Amino acid sequence: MQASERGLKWFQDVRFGMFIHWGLYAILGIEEWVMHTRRIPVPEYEMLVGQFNPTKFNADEWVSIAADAGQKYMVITSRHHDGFSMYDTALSEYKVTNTPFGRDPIRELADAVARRGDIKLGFYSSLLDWHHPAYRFRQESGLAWSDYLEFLHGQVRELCTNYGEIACMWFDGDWPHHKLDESNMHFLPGGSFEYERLYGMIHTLQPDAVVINNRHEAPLPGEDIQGFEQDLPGMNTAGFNTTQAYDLPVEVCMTINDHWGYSSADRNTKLPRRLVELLARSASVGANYLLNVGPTAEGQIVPLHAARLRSVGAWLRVNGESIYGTRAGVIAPTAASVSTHAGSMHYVHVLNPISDELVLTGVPETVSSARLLRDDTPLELYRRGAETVVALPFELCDPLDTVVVLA
Ligand code: FHN
Repeated sequence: MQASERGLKWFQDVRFGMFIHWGLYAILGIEEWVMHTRRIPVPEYEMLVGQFNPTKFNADEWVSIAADAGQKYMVITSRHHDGFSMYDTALSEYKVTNTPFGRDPIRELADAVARRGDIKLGFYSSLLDWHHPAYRFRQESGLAWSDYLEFLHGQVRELCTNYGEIACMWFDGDWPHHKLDESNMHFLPGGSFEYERLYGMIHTLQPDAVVINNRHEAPLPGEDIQGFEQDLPGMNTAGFNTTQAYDLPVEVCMTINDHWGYSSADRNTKLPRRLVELLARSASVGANYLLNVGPTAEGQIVPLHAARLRSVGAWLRVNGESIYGTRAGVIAPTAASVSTHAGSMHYVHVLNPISDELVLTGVPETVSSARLLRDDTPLELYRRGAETVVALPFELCDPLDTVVVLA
């Protein structure tokens, strides 16, 4: 069972989403793995519950930042590896509505996207859980693996039932190579996650929603999207992606800096030019780009991150036709460019101009004209043997990405 054709088409057409890693870990401002990396015992980490009060959280503001960025879906952590639920789950008291904040931010985000109508909300769910007595503490708790599966599947049912139409369920934390480490915080699951039953429930309750499981392995039946993390498809600079691309639509997820969760010390924020390049390169191989922000414990998307997202949105307001609704380019990439296409319209993204000419191969014979997408400025185009040459004076280039339309 897979997502509907309509759902798969929508997902591939929208191309650009916002990933949101938000939880108790934002209070410490180090990273979302802080409970593990600092070996924080559960009772000590649980003390953060009484400190979580994001008074500056405004769901409409977050949604408008995504909209201004040109992001058409938002994927938020419903529960990350620390086991803390960021929505009003009936299956655990370890949840955001039991903090001084007392509200359900996911309910407020779901209502905010529904008010807009042009953005969808999706949910990240961690398969591993450093807090749950039936995942990490089965020996001490006497609980069984089936008790954890009941919790995990039950939460997914809640998310697929209580928050309207969703974009996706995004799973994370089942890395087959995982093994027991000295902290006993990670260990191979007690059994399978019963994916067939889990995915079947999602596809029944949310027929248009796509299932992504960030396993870095060959996709399983019922998974609709192959994910690459911190890498473009087929690459493995991050060291944990399978380099093989399978015959599923693809999504690339990346941080806007170097951390998924809020990190107060992280200054390595990607520049607008790099963000637009990664969006264009992802689209050029038919992949979505899911760009992550880690909001603060006060409930704010870091203003610098919001500003960088808005720069991408400004470029998309002029050049979005070359991203939204397109598919992988048929014109071969060059040192200067990549391409996307939609039907007989071909979009050459000139990311690193190296001369006043674009020398392209693989340009369909039907192409007879070239123009700048931003203002329809006509450009000279001629054939030179198997090559197609487009005259693009450097003075006409866009500092972020110059889009040349061939038709
Ligand atoms: O361990 C997680 C990490 O915290 C983050 O959620 C990323 C997002 O893709 N996934 C895992 C690392 O591969």
